Amino acid sequence: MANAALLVIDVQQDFLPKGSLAVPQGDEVIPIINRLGGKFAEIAMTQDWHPAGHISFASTHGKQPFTDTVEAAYGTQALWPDHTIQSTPGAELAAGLDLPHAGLILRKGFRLNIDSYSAFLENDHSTCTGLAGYFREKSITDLYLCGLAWDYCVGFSALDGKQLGFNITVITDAVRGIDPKSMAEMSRRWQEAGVRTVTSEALPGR
Ligand code: VGL
Ligand code: ZN
Repeated sequence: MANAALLVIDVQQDFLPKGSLAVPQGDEVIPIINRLGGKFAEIAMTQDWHPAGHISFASTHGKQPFTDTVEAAYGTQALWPDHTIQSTPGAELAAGLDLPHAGLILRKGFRLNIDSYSAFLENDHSTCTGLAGYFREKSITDLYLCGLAWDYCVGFSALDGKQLGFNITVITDAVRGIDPKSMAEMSRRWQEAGVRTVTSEALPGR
């Protein structure tokens, strides 16, 4: 698969079952992603990487996670339990992840007042992470996405990647989500945008 890369989104301790923002069955993606790694010469990973007191933390605003929201400069921001705080164990990549040849680990969401679900564009939809330029400079046109979470960081990365001109395929068995309703809504948006979905067994290679 020349011109292709595997993009592994936010497979971090805090998103695993014992983490502070646990994605149900989030750990199940790890062996699947490790196996996928062997099929790709190019791998990039992302790491959600928030400062303490981040705008997306309910605790910052004295509000409730999951249900309350705040109005950010860029629109409505969902609120979460404190998670993936910079340089804490919860922000580390999942212990079982084994992708030694990954060339890039990109951090996102490190600005105090802007969240970033997408690996390409922060939630203000204008601040770039630089990831599109990284892939373009390497003549990578086809991105295969996996990781956490279906309805947030994987979901918006797929939509933005497609919008930015990449061929986007989500490897669905290598993704888990937070909420079944928002997962269904995200799947609808993928379909509408022309984001492809496959299962890992359907991919060629080792
Ligand atoms: C994520 C919510 C907040 C994700 C990150 O990785 O999907 N979701 N921060
Ligand atoms: Zn986050």
